[in-house]
Amino acid sequence: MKAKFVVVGGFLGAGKTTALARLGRRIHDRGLKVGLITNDQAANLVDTGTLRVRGFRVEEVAGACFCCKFDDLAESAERLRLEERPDWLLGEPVGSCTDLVATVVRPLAKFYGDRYEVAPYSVLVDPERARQIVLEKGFGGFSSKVAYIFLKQLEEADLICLNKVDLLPPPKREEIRAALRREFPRARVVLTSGLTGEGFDEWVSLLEAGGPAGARIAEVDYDTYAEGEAELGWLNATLRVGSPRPFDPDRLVRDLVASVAESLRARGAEAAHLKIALETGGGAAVANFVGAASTPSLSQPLGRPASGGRLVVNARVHLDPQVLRGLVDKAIETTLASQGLTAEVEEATQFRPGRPVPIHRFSPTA
Ligand SMILES: Nc1nc2c(ncn2[C@@H]2O[C@H](COP(=O)(O)OP(=O)(O)O)[C@@H](O)[C@H]2O)c(=O)[nH]1
Ligand SMILES: [Mg+2]
Repeated sequence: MKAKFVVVGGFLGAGKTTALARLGRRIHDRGLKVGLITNDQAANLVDTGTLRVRGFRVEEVAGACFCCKFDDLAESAERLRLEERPDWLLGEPVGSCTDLVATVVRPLAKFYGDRYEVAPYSVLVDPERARQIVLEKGFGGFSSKVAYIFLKQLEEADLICLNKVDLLPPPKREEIRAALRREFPRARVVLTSGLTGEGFDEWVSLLEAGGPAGARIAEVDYDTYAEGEAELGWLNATLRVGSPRPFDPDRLVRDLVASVAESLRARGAEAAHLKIALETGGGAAVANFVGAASTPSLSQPLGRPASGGRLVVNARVHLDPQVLRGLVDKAIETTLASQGLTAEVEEATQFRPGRPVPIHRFSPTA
């Protein structure tokens, strides 16, 4: 039996990890096995921890995107295949990546078609960003080059999941769905919510039905793509948090995200995605912020006191990475001090993503 290989793309903060966790759970509940592969430009991912605490086997491809580390992706998948014998493999590429049909979906089908049945390529989209960039033709608080990446992601999708529909009253859903259909007529548009599970029956049945995977390769200008990606400052950090007495980890991550979000707002810097997790032996508390049109939220409460843990910070912001680092350091320092906590930095790295150099790049006629 071939494993079904599902790649789920979409911009930073669109809800990919949340949706994959739900999708994974549904498949698991049917008695099938699931393996997940996460991906980032640097190590230490909130996403990997978020999925592992839900009991999934997760492999991480770190240091560059799937397209530039295609062999690592293939090796991770092979490891999962041999060790776990999964029925479904779910992969989440970096949210600032595009041209994934040419560089990942088609190469997977061509070189590993004997092992995997590659599912139609799904791209999730946040309704607020879709409204700003697709409907109103703005840049969503970013530049035209970042908006270019966002639009290219949608252009190459087989399935567009207009996600987080729980946030939208019916007339707004229809307005954005119509704009997506108009702009991307080749894609099938599905309305989903990773939070409530709405639309998942339809999405899963489309993934199961199979059909063309990566039917459309978009024309991508790599100069614009690279410049757009490089406008985003990337920060991944891990810190060891200590405390003389038990503390509330939910409050800590929520306050930290709120504090960074407030500094970004004061500077007029748009966040693509800011995620902060406190991982303890018994689970994790996770808080997120996905841009000025949203509010910081506790996406995964731990719900009980902790006496310490590992704080993982992943930030992707339209800002110089050094400035981002300074601002995050300051938020951590003041928030921890106000809650009587101490922290020691284990690892921290900040950078602008380099130019994507895919291992394979199929042409539109391939
Ligand atoms: N309201 C709502 N929020 C969601 C949904 N899916 C994800 N989110 C939130 O959006 C933020 C980003 O989600 P995440 O899954 O990490 O996005 P990713 O960057 O695409 O992997 C988090 O705060 C999530 O809790 C959804 O369906 N509805
Ligand atoms: Mg994610």
